[in-house]
Amino acid sequence: MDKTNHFLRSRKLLFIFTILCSTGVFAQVSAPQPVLPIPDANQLGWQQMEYYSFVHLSVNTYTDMAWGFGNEDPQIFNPTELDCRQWARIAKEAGMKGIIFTAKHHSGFCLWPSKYTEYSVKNSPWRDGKGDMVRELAEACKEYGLKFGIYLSPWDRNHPDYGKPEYITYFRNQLTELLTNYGEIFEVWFDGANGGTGYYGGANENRKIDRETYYDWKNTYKLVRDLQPNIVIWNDGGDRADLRWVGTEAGYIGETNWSLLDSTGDVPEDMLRHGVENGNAWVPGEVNTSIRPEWFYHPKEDGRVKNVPQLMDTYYNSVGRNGTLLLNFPIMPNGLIHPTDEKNVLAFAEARKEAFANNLTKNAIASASEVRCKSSTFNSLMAVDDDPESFWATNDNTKDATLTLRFAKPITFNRFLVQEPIQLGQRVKSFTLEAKIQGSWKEIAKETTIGYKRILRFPTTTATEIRLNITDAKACPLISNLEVYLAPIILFPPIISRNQAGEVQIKSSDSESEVYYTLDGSLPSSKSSKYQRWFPTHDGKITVKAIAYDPTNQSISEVSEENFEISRKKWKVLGVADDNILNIIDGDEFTSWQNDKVPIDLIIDFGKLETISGFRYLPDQHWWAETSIITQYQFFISENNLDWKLVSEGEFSNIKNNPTWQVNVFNPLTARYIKLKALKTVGNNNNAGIAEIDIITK
Ligand code: FUL
Repeated sequence: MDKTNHFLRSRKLLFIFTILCSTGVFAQVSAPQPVLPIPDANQLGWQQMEYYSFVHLSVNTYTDMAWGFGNEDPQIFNPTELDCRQWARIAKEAGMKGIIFTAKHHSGFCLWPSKYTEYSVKNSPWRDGKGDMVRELAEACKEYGLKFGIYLSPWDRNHPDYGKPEYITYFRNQLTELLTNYGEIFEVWFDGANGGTGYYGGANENRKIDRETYYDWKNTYKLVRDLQPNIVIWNDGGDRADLRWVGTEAGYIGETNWSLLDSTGDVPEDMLRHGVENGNAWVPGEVNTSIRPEWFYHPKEDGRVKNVPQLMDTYYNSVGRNGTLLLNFPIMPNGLIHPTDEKNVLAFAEARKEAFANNLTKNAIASASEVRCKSSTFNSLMAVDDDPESFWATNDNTKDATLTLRFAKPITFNRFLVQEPIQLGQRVKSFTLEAKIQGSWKEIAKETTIGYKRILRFPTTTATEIRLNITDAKACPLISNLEVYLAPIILFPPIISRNQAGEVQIKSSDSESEVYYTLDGSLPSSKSSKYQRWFPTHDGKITVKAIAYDPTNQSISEVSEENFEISRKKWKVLGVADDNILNIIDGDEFTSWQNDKVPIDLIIDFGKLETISGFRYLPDQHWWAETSIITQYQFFISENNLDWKLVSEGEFSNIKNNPTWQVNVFNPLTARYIKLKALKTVGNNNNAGIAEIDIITK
């Protein structure tokens, strides 16, 4: 049949179907046709997992590096207290559905005794060289009812053949070992970092490969699927795999998020983030991020484990945006997850449980602007029943529709969860949410895509009705689930900062909580000054104390306190032309100034004489800036920028592991100028990085 005939015939069938539909002739109403592309069974099962974990451990855990070079001695690998059951227990208690393990990271070191290399646990002291960590974790996952996944780095900085065709055979041999000997594997992860410098069996050189062709992904994928028919493949390079990277490791995906890409062509960052509305391949997004700034364990990050508000944010920005969340635990050299990581991830689980404890749609009466063929199989109740398989459906030619929930008594809520039955394709292009507040409708959200799951956050609202308006769709809209919640406010002590101009800003972790503060040293309460926006202060020293307050249940957070030195309004950094220099006195710990002039003199002019009794230095807080942390310094003062007096010199002890504020005090002295001389840095090179410099006055 030619295309025109086919088109006319399907139009005719649709017309007949519509007539029969409207007259209710069909007793058995046909289900809507899928809108292609749709997920396959493996992708569907994977999407339903929603949240699972990554575990990073390798030889570079013992050298405190982000990546291993490939020349690390296997003898350094000795996680003496290793207990994969601890990882599995934590993942299970955290509500995760599986664990993906770095069986081989870029270093090439194998955490299972691969028979194709000597560079593995079999030459380490761990379990006297008889251990197999992949097996131990596979068994622990089984015991805890978790799925098990494998990260096998395509890039291997140890292997002598990396870059040559022989390496592909080696890589596939290892894949075969991993996908054959350890039971069912739900996901395999082929990292996109590929090629560069490495040990390469002693060659110590830079090897480049063509990411598109070198691994012959087509045949590598075939091998994977033959060995593990239920697997999903993640790949950030080469041929399109089953899942896509979202273009960032910061823990979010686009609000507009299509689970589609085109099967060929480049995928720029914007597409990774948002997918492609009319893409011809189902390639959903997985949000991979670490519970700490980095993927591997570094003691210096012990104070930087993501807390509950940050993890909740990540959850809403991943699972709540039609993605999955792959959250990483860096394993300590002793083989365990750090207690802070455990504490925070379990508190995060608790917070999710509380947020989604009571689904308010249970007592709602649902009605819809239309129901497919007026059939009870597809009526609006299907969106609020407990059956994830059933769904509310509209007629074939519909592009917009409304579903209303009516409540016997007004409900108070701040979260809205909505799902499409993606087995029939992702359809909704745009929607709004309205609430009937004291008799009139008010729009509370205007959004684009839904997909497998979308969760919206908005200010707490009390309403008698809620209306989902689907305003545009690729094909007739279908909704399988609607849930409405009142999530408690998460109260954390607010963050207080003071900028160079002396203005104070106080931030709460929850936009709905109220913030109260004091400036006289007294304990703040809900009767203290209410924070509205940043406020100016005098130029002297000030103490700010603040609390976050939840007016709904009148609970308060712990108190946060900051003692600010004299304002830096008139301060000048002398002799540096770079605009970023002001970052070192802007009061913002996350902005910094980097230079490549070590040993360097940094001179600050206060504008007038001050009596000072110490100074403080905060290194650049970016994870990549570790080598620029100043370790050795000299500190001078002067009244006239000519005669300098050395008042302190030495080393900032343990600064590499603990890159927080360094405080140095001395007997009070009068000065208008200070000079910090950076003599040496962690990286022993010319780069020094500074987030903040401050002084201590008498
Ligand atoms: C990145 C790697 O280079 C990191 O080390 C980590 O494994 C992360 C999951 O992927 O591309």
